[in-house]
Amino acid sequence: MKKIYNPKFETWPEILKRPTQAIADIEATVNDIFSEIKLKGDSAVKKYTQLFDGISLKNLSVSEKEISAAEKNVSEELKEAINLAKANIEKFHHAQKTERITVETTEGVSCWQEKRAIQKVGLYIPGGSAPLFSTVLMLAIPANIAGCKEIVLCTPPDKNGKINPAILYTAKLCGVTKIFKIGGIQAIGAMTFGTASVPSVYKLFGPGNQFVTVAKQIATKHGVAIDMPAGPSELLVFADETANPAFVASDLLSQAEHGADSQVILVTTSEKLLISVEKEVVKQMASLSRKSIAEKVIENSKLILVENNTQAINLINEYGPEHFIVVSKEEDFFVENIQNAGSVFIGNYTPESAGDYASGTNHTLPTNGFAKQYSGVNLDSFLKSMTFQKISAKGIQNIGKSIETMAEAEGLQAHKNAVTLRLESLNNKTDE
Ligand code: HSO
Ligand code: ZN
Repeated sequence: MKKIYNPKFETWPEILKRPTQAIADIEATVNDIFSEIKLKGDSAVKKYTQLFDGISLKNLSVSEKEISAAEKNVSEELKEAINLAKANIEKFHHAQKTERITVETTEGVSCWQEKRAIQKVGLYIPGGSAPLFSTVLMLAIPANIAGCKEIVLCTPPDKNGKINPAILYTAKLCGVTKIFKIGGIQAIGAMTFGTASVPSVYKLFGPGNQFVTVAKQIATKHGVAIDMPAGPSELLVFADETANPAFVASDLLSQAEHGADSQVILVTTSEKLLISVEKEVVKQMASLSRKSIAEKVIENSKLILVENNTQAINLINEYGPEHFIVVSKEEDFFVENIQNAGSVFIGNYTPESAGDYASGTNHTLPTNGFAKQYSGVNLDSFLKSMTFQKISAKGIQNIGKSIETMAEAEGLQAHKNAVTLRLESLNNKTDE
């Protein structure tokens, strides 16, 4: 771990820099695969599934039989855990529903705003060494609460053409309407253009590797919205001497085990804590099953000692972490002043893992500094706001003159006429 003591302000950008990813060559690959999927549909998707996942599939879609078989392969204990998580995530996302807002802006001019579900959404769930069925909960639950009609899920098959049973079980439980054994670029391409078996969607959600990330970005050029630009997972912990060093180390490692490109940072005002956390990390890492991944992350991680809380919060806001854990005797100061973070975890007993799985908040969050301008996934991510208005005769008489004047000033005669005709017709009526 790199120890950095009292860094000068000028050095912050360098210290907080995230490694840049070379995406130029991936872009070309995505464009090629997309064109082929657009042209040849399922057969192109199958070709790339064979190439990248090493399996030749007859059917891309998961059958009911496979889903019920998966249900039997998930232990009762795991089902119970998933149910608890589901209940909490449902409660928290349900509470995010908003009422219609109606305002009579001027007498006779009634305006209202209400939300409608995005009708067709696509969820991408990565496969690989850690099958993240928890991400199914985080995406499918709000999609369902929002009222999305078509909820398509794509996840890569293993070498035997199978999908992790917990992913299938959770997808079924949370109301996913169609599940496909498709991963990577070809999954994003299939949901963008649609094929004979895969429906096209209006918005894509979910994490993924560099290929998926670039593919999602390119999908936006083809008219599909995405949840957010994604990047490797991040955790920044601020801890003072009131923090338990073993807990802090466990949190840093929990995020470090995600992937070799994950980033973890400790900011502290206590040198004593910094040293103890470093020792704890080494100790705990030794027995981790994903030690080799965590090791790489920890090697590049930073332990930053700052002079005071103000310096700490400025540095944290500059970085804009995906996850921010704060354990401080002055936690209120941090909670009030944090401006840029995807999700905030407060106190010794609030590990990031809680938000990853079961507390109720969403774990699909902005990375790579995008917490400065993006929200994490929430109920609104699956909705769009629509406005409505109804104007009475009295109403158009009240605001008509202003519209005419403004339209005239913009040189838009037809806009003006649309009002003038109505006002004249009303004037004629009163003259009669
Ligand atoms: N920490 C991840 C989410 C996750 N963790 C899923 C465990 N499973 C998001 O950055
Ligand atoms: Zn995690």
